[in-house]
Amino acid sequence: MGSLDAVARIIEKSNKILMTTHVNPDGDAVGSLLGLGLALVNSGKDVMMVTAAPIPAVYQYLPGSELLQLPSMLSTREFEAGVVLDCTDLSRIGGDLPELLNGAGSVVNIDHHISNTHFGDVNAVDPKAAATGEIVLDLLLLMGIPVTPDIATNLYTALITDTGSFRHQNTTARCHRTAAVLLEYGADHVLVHNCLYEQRTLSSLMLLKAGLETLSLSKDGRIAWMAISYEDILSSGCNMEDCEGIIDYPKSLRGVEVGILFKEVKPGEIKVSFRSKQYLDVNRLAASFGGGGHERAAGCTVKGNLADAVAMIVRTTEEHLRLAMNNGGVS
Ligand SMILES: [Mn+2]
Repeated sequence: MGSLDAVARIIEKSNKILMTTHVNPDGDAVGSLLGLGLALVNSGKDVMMVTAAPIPAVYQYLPGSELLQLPSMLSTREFEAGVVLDCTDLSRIGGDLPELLNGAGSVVNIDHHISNTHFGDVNAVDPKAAATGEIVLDLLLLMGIPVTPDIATNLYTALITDTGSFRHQNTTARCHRTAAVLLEYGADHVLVHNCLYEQRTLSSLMLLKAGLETLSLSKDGRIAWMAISYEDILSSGCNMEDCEGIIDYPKSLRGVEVGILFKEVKPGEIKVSFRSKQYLDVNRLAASFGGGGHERAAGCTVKGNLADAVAMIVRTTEEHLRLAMNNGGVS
């Protein structure tokens, strides 16, 4: 893979390196940043790992997370190289990090999104990789940098979160091989599982309970949805992070093709998440409301009253499903 060789060359010749990832970072973003960051620290580089805002609390278990800095904490603003991970384009980085990167000698872009804009001086973009963490592991093996248990735990987290613990469609034989290699290097999979999936707060389960009270199903049983009001969110004491995973419940119902979660994040402002199982392109559905995403996972924001938004969006979803079925998309 030629582009990885080019990445390796830039990293090898640079000492002061700025590393970052996208805003609202997920497990792949933080795991890849820390996995590669720790490896470069271990090989004697002067590395600064920066995120535009503090990372979500759920990822604070990741080894090395205490090394993450905010842009305001940086002791220098001059870098020989910038490394951007899991990021489709520079505008996704946030804060003043794009300007900082512009001033860096060379920008390295390591990502797996098909929509990546190839904004780097060197671009290691592999849409076949299920997680950016997979590409990072390849890079470390290529550069001959030892993969310590801490690095392996970070990259294992990247892989687990972006494949939904090997359940999503993007899971490949390569993912399982990567996981096997990371376990051999000492990834602490019990810690990862425990910290990702068994640390729910009581308030987040109470919010789920309130949401489940609203679970509804379309007549044909193909659309299931839940609607969480602003009062539910306020009275549960939850923040937006606590809503993570709730969308999986309506989607998990037998016979359902589309799961929808409505969250009234502010009075009169409703965030809508769509998940489909097999054939409905929810990216197109969300786009009809000014949103977007992927074929099987997308979202949008609409204004107005919660009940009205539910009625309107369910009706439109039914139309999209009818069209998809007429086009022979039904399995
Ligand atoms: Mn990713």
